[in-house]
Amino acid sequence: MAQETSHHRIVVVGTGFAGIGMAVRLKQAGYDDFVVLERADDVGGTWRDNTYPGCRCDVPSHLYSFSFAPNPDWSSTFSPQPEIEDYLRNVTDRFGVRRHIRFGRAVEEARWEDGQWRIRTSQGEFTAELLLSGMGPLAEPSYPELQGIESFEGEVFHSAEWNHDLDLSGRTVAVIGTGASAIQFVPAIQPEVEELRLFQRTAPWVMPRPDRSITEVEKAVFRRFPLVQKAFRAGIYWGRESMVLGFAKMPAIMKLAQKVAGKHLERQVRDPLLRARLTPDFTLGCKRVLISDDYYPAIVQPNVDVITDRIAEVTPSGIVTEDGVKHDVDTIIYGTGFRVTDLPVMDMVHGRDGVSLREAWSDGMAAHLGTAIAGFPNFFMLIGPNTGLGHSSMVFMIESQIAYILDALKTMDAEGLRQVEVRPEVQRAFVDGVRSSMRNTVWTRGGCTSWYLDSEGRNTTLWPSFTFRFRRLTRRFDSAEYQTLAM
Ligand code: N01
Repeated sequence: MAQETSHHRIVVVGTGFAGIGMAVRLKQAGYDDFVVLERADDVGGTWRDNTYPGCRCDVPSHLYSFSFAPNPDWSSTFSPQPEIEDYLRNVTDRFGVRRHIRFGRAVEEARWEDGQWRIRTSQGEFTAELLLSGMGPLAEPSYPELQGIESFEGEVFHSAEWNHDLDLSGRTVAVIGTGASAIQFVPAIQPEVEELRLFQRTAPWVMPRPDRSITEVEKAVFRRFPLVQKAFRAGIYWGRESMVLGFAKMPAIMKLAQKVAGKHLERQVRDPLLRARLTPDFTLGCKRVLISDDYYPAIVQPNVDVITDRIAEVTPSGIVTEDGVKHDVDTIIYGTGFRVTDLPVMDMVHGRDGVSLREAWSDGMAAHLGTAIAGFPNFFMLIGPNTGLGHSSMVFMIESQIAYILDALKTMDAEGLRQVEVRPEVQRAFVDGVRSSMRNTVWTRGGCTSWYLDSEGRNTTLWPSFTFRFRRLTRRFDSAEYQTLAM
């Protein structure tokens, strides 16, 4: 098949919340010469890929949706994955961006060459003046480095690549990991499997999940009076926002939250020995706080064994722990998360002088406003370094970044600029500020390791402050902060 090469003013990569939101806003702002590259055959990003049983959002849906596309029809406080995937499909069609999407194009490399981006994909090449990355951090499953991992002869898959063809009934299943994904799928598969061996390396804090169905009356009110829905959304927003104070700055609030989680554990797990093994040894908030009402009730069932000894190796027939015990299983499910601080995009994108993001980030992931990177002209990254949240909706952060990028485009047009590249000193000042606010927070001092931290222990993933502060900072693109080239 002949390889296509096409030129567009803007290339966006990815069709999760970031890529779809960017595409809609570009269109609304009158930019039509853009394409969105997507490796899969439909939109949705992590919400398309993660189809494990029990998958749902742990942020209330009325907040976890675009401000420009409120959805009065969410079925419950924390919507299940299929509804969120549908929502993204619906937004794609409703706002007419599907025709801009080129499916089945996995970006393999993007290089800044001769004043433009040259993007090589699995199906053809694209060139563009601007490259906007919507490749989120929850896109590439992470497998642990375990001795013998390849030798296992049974069925094996990752929670982000669920094998729906495999009937789990009657199987002896090992689950590795007890993060946000595992605590959702374990209760869903526990009644089905013969035996479940849950390998827990670190006991997580689990809070009650205040979920409920949204009634038809409420939906009708939201449909009829959008302002009520707006107010409802704002209420949830401010409630969540105040949590950042607790997480980051106020140990007293943390202690209170820990008490609530401790009571939750006590109520749901009667056996004191098991309870001791399920009691976390770090400050709540240091890792992402989990919410569930059915996780503990599932793991106290007689067909579940919680194993806290470290894994020594994987063998053809199962898992051996460091105490020498062999756990024979016929299925292993990895609930071991994503490559968050080792993003594939780091080796993909090469800026000025062929420097890759990985080389540029030898001292840790860093970007001005989590969005623009020195040495990478006309490149903007959605959900870039230090824009993640442990407490609230990523969609809010994404929309702030989108507004910033749109303002950059408008400024380029207004000032006749063909190239913008953030000044290194501007980026450094911003990143220094972020890193210093990370000191003395629960994320760095809470006594845990987490995917928030990179291999050097730096928190390069989370935004350490209020999200409204981020919104304020990203409100206006200031070309004085950038090295520019005129048309
Ligand atoms: O992954 P994780 P996840 N031996 O990285 C364990 C989002 N999300 O897929 O804690 C044994 O949190 C590891 O142990 P430890 C959300 O942002 C959102 O669950 O490092 N265990 C941990 O228990 C979330 O934070 C929703 O000691 C090993 C687990 O694997 C992010 O996705 C729902 C191991 C990994 O947990 C990732 O969550 C689901 C080893 N060698 C997910 N290596 C929403 O509802 C790792 N582990 C929005």
